[in-house]
Amino acid sequence: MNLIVPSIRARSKVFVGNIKVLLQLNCSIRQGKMPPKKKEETKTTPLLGRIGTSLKCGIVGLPNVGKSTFFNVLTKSAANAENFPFCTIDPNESRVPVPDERYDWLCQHHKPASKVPAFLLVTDIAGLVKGASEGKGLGNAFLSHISACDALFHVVRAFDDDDVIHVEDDVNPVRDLEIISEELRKKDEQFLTTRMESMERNALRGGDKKAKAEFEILKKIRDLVAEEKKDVRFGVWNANEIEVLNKHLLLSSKPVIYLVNLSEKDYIRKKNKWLLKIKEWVDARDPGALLIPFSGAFESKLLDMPDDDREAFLKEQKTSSALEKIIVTGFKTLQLQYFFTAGKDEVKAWTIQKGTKAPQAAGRIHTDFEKGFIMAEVMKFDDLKELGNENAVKAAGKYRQEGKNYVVHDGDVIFFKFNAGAGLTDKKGKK
Ligand SMILES: Nc1nc2c(ncn2[C@@H]2O[C@H](COP(=O)(O)OP(=O)(O)OP(=O)(O)O)[C@@H](O)[C@H]2O)c(=O)[nH]1
Ligand SMILES: [Mg+2]
Repeated sequence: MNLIVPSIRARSKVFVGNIKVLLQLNCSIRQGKMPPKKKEETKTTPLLGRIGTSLKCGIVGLPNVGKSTFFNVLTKSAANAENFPFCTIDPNESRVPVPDERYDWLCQHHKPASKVPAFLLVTDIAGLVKGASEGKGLGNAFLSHISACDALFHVVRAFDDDDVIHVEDDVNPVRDLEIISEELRKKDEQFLTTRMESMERNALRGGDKKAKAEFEILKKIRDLVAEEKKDVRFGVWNANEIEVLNKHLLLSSKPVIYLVNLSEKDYIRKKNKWLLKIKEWVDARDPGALLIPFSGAFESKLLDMPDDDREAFLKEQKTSSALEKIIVTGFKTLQLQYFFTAGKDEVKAWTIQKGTKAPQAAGRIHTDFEKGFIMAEVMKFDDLKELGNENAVKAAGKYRQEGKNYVVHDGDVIFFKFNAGAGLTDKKGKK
């Protein structure tokens, strides 16, 4: 699926059809030149927030914009695609398999007894309204729900339907984007102010040096959020500041992926009067963030069709589902990646954070693997696919033995050797 609208700085994907023409025109006008050719660019900004591998994406937006519809299609598609148990963690939380052709190839190749893909955790959050940061609507309840997420899918409504009430009366996704972003920023402003006041009353009076340093950092963050009216993620932060930020998990520090909910018709014809305006808003307010059009109604319809009918329908309409793109983008936004262990028993994708070294990656499988780490035997997936099997990779000299400083790459196929204490043992990656 390539119906994706990157902002000018991200510019990492292909545009299609009318959107392509419109948006390229837009880039050209503002830059005064032809848009550069597409290229893959990876964002290297350190992720503010929790460190870990069970990070999750929360779905935010105004009421009635299609958040739960989107959440339900994700959950249902996960349940339909493979019969994974425990996809629904609770009614508002799901784990959705991350689609990956490499994983599919490994499963095809080994025909393993057990197959475990990587998962994206997704949480459906109740709609926010204007004034939520001051207690309107569900008010403060939203804080903890959003705070517990590590990245956000911000859903906006660009479909017309008189039967679906809009809290702001009419459809205007740009206004809606502004409302939600403002509520998140205002909530941070409020939190920082309260926190600083409480520190002034308590810790600072006692002359605590550490508290004083934290207070200064909070002041800097508050100046950005309250005076410059900018989101936390747009600040430039040093290590000490990031430490403070990661203690408080502020709402506007979380990376956002913008999802535009179109009508089925607009999605299929790849045209909607709001898309360009939304893109301009994202470029101005959140440069580098991705904007992905989808249609809740269309995705629901697809899921209700038998497989054969679905394929025929998609072919006829010359379109495809947006879900894969959204899931993969969500996973990458969390700065997560995975390596594979693969054999007859099991093919499994192990989620790690970018930059993880071999012993810590081994530790994902079992703590003993990390403690007794000897080496990682690594095949690049592309070599394995090209040469056909492990022996051919070895014969070509491409089966590498890597030590403890090896930084694991996305998609590496790894066999760990570790010392189990009672002598040297080889062990395939198994739980
Ligand atoms: N026409 C049309 N209706 C949609 C689409 N997506 C969702 N809806 C309808 O919009 C209504 C609200 O959808 P929900 O998914 O429940 O909205 P929500 O954002 O979760 O709303 P809250 O939970 O109240 O914040 C439902 O009646 C959906 O059927 C769409 O793409 N097209
Ligand atoms: Mg809902």
